[in-house]
Order: sequence, then C-alpha cells, then structure tokens
Amino acid sequence: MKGIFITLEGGEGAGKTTQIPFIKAYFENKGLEVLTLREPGGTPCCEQIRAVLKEKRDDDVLCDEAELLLMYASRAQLTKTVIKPALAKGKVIVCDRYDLSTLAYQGAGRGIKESTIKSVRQAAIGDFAPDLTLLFDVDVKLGMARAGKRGVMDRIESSGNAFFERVRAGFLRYAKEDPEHIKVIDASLSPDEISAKIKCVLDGIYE
Ligand code: Z5A
Repeated sequence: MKGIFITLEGGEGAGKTTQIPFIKAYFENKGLEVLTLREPGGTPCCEQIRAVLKEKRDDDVLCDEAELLLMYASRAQLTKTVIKPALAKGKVIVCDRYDLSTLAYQGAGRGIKESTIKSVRQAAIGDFAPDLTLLFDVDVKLGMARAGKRGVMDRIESSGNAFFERVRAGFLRYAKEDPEHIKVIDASLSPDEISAKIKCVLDGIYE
C-alpha cells in the first residue's frame, strides 16, 4: 500500500488551514484514512522546535542558519517517525506546510543559497517529496490583513512586507518550474470558491 502525501503552502493568511477540513472530507468520502499535520511541528519534539522558531526574543536572536537547520530538524523527525509510516499504511497525509516553505522563506525570503538548502535537505529527508502541493497564492497585504486579525505577531510573522513579497515570488517561481506537482490556487477568493478550485484539482488527479 502506498498513501498520498499532499502539502499546503503559501504566505501569511493565505487560508491553508481553513481548507484542511474540506480536503480531509474529500478523501474520507472516498473511504480513505486521512492524517492532518503541520510544519514545523506534528510530534512532541517537533512542537518544541516550533516554539523555539516562533518565539521572539531580544537576548538571543535566532540566526538564519539556525532557523534553516531547525526547520529541517523538525522535518527529519516528522518525516521518519510519522509521515513515512503512515504512507506505508496507505493513509492520505495533508500537511500544512513542508519543504517548499523552506525554499520560499529561508531561501527567497532570508537569502540562503538554494544549493545550501538542498544539501541540508539531502541530509534530513533525502529525495523524499510530496505527491502534490497546493500553493495558496494571495497578495501579501491581503494575507497580512487576514493574519493580523489574530493579534500579536510571532518572530517569523514580524519579518516585514518586503520579506513576504520575496517569499511570494519564490513560491510562484518554484510553481512555474514544477507545474506537474505544484498547483497554484487563487487564495484571494472566498473560502467556498477556494474549496471548489481545490476540488477541481483533486478530481483531475484522484477521481
Ligand atoms: N516556515 C518557514 O519559515 N520555513 C519552513 O520550512 C516552514 C515554515 C515549514 C509557521 O507558522 C511559520 O513557519 C510560517 C512559515 C514558517 N510563518 N510565517 N509567517 P504558522 O503555522 O503559525 O503560520 P502559517 O502557516 O503562516 O498560518 P496562517 O498565517 O494562519 O496562514 P493560513 O493557515 O494559510 O491561514 P488560515 O489560518 O486558514 O486563515 C487566516 C485568517 O484568514 C483566518 O482568520 C481565516 O478565518 C481567514 N481566512 C481564511 N481563508 C479566507 C478567505 N478565503 N477569505 C477571507 N478570509 C479567510
């Protein structure tokens, strides 16, 4: 048995998390078991790494290289102990962010070289990759306005609009390079309209 590994990607406030119940129900209606995860996070250790990554502190500012390595520490753990075993049991995994976020945030956003990211990735997860990535694309200001409604911003959310413009451009560049695996969804639409777009993509592949 081989499951299906789907990842959701996009900038701040793109509406990924909002669509998870829809995607879960889509596959459950086909009689498949669905596991939903998030990155960084997803296991007790990975949630601790997530807390370090999100915490904003002035006494020990996290450097870009440490940020990159912590993202991959979380990913290595989640992939080996949760994702691969679940796929081997035939489950569908829906993961809120995964490897493309690193290329967009740490690569395009922070400016770490792609070759550096790929060598760390090789050590962490080898050639393992999602079957499908849904990229939720939304104007940075609109996404920030949605996310801003939550109140206080964490360390990464405080990176500024120019950073998030680079992240968005990075995501779109990678989608253009790999249209077979990365499907761009217009995330400026209403939640129901976005669900309909997702259904179209999923029907095209899994119907
Ligand atoms: N990160 C990284 O740098 N490198 C990596 O490798 C990985 C991650 C894996 C994780 O934070 C942070 O880690 C993230 C990237 C970085 N940081 N940033 N910034 P997170 O998991 O806490 O944050 P997130 O993934 O960015 O979540 P988010 O901002 O909540 O985005 P979302 O899940 O796409 O949005 P949402 O929660 O579904 O919706 C946000 C709000 O908009 C909410 O009030 C909704 O009710 C509303 N919403 C949702 N959809 C719509 C539509 N269609 N219209 C109007 N309003 C909507």
